[in-house]
Amino acid sequence: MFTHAITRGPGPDFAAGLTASKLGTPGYELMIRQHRAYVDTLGALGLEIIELDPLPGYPDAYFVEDTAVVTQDVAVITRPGARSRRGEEKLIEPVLAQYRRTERILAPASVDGGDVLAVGAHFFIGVSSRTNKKGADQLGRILEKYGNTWSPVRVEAGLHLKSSVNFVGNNTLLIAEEFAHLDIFQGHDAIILDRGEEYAGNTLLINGTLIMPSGFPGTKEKLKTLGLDIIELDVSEARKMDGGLTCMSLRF
Ligand code: CIR
Repeated sequence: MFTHAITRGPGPDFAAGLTASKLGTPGYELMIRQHRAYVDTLGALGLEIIELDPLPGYPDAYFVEDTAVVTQDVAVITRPGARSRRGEEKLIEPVLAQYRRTERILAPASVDGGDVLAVGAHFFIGVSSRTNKKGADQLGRILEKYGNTWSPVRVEAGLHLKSSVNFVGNNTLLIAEEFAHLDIFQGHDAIILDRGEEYAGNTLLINGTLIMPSGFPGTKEKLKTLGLDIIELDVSEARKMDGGLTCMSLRF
């Protein structure tokens, strides 16, 4: 069960963040409205929200998920893979230190939290353009110290592992076709995303409720078979910045 979520407001410079998407320039007012609805939804699901202020000079900082990996026992402060995002993690550390003991990913390793998918006490760690092999190894070793297991996964499509694969409860992964064949995921049931609905892979499970991005009817039908409550949120503006539902909070 999650009891807390850390979020950070998007700043007026958020459109200067990194993105490879070709979906156009996002609008600030709409972003703020969508972010508010997201934070309010987490609150309505019973989480205590720790809301942080925008960080001037760090336009991607509201994607707080990338700055830490939080388990029941430890908060591992990452070292983000993108140079422009280095520094965000230092400002999350004192916040998380109030709730968990902390450990740090150290150079030359790099890790983005968006590459880390927890399924119970097992952690799939994406090796991507942001998380390097040393980062996966370093994080994996820290997680092992606290009784967890882990396995590396090559991320050959999308920005992060969780751009394409997420846990939706009941031993089931919601997974993009490119990843579905990987042996590493064979112990789980899979809901495979339709072509054209890959973005809906970034769906967030909060204590038995699924929050999914709106506008993906095929995925919604498939998720309904799980029997969970489903909430749809419009995150069009975060999507334009290569982010989504999981990226905008740290849950623990
Ligand atoms: C970036 O490229 O770092 C941001 N514009 C998007 C980060 C999305 N984070 C995530 O998937 N965890």
